Order: sequence, then C-alpha cells, then structure tokens
Amino acid sequence: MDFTVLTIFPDMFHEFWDYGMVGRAIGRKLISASAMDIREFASDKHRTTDDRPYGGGCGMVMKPEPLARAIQEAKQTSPLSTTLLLTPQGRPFNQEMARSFAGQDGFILVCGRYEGVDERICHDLVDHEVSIGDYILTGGELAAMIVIEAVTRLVPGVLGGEDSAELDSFSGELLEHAHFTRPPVFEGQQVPDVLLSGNHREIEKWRFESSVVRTFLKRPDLLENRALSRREVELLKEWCSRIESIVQAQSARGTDSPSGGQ
Ligand code: 4FL
Repeated sequence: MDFTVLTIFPDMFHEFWDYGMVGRAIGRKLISASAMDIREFASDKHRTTDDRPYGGGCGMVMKPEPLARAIQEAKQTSPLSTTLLLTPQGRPFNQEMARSFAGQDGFILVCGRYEGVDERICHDLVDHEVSIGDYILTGGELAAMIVIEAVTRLVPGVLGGEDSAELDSFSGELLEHAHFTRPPVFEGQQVPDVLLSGNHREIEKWRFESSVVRTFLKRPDLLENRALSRREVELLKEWCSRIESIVQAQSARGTDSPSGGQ
C-alpha cells in the first residue's frame, strides 16, 4: 500500500510518518508514504499556488496548473494508485470505505487549501472526493491523515494478533462494550462483578449486552438502519419490558406530578 500526499505543507506529515502504528507500518515496509510539495510544481518565482476566484468573492482558489503537474507526477510514480481529493463536498468517509480502500494498491491524496480547488482539477484528475465529516477545516491535511490512519490499520500484518482478532469481530454495526482496568474500585465506582469472575461465557454475554445497549443509547441510528440479529432483538425486547414494568409500576401508584411526587 502506497500513500502519496500532495500538499503545500509537507512538513506537517514528517511526525505523522515517524510515530505510532503508521511509523511502524512504514518501518516494516507494509506501507510506503511520502508527502509532495505542490509548491515545487509552480512555475513563477514566487511559487504561487493560489489565485483570486473568477466572478469575485472572498477567499482564494487553488490554481490548477501546479496541482495538475503534481498529480501527474504522482500518477507516473504510482500508476496503480487511486486519486482522492479531501473536501467537505466528498463522500462521507466511514469504516466500510476504509475496508474497501485497504484492499487497493495505493492512494494519491490531494489536500486542498484556501476556499477550494479549481473545478477542472476535480473533474479530470481526481477519481473520488472524500469528506471526513460535515465541518470546514483550513485544509485537507488532517483529513488525509485520518484516512491514512484508518486504512493503514486494516492493511494485513499491521496490527498484532490481539488487535486483529478484535478487528474481525468489529463489524462496524455496534459500538464497543464498556471497558474497565484496575483498580477494581475507582472513586467509589465498582467494576461490574462479572468482569472479575473469570467466567468467559458470562463475560462475553455481558459485553454483547453492553454493546447493544450503548449503541441504542448513544447511536440509535446504527440500529435503525439495518436488520438486527435474533440476539440483538431479544436483548432490546428484554430492556423494553424492564422499562415497561418500571413505567407501569409508576402509573399504578397514580403519580402524575412532574417532580415525581416529591
Ligand atoms: C476535507 C473537511 C475533508 C472535511 C477545508 C478543506 C475538509 C476540508 N473533510 N475543509 N478541506
């Protein structure tokens, strides 16, 4: 897997290539990565990469010629790579996209700056536009790092055995269960007994329930938009009837004051 980033701030990537999982993946030659300076492809003595927008308005637009030359050079070096433009107008990046990217040969990641990139670049030289979320950054560099990090950890061999097992079970459909580590009591809060029991079947059950309930509470959209497994439905029904019996017990008491009768 090869990543070539096109940016006017290549220095931003030096630390990124050197540290953590990405650094190790490069060191073990599981991926290769470089940042090319778009400015090097500008032809004037000021090495200009931006210009005023046609039609007027505030902000600057990334000039097409230096960027086109940079992309062409990157494509020559990595002919099998897919060219991505990081932009808030792109397709929303998610785990499924990361998984499909991880099976490809490589990526040329174009980082826009200023108000945007000349439209003719997007049309002719970019395969896909990708967004990391509905917010505006000052440039695509952080977005490129996020895509690179999410894809790299899915490249075979990058994560150790322990993590890759977890990877297999993570379908992207449920949030992770709650996690605890020592001490067993922290500021009066206990770790759930079952996690200290050593009973792996019970621990697995607890974790699955924790995942389902947390997903329901924090990200109900993840459950609303797909078919649920029988176990998931059972668990949600169980919680539903527990909530129902609490509500029924309340109405049997006849309380109707907004303060709960206090
Ligand atoms: C890129 C925002 C990808 C969200 C400004 C330039 C951006 C972005 N996802 N904002 N690029």
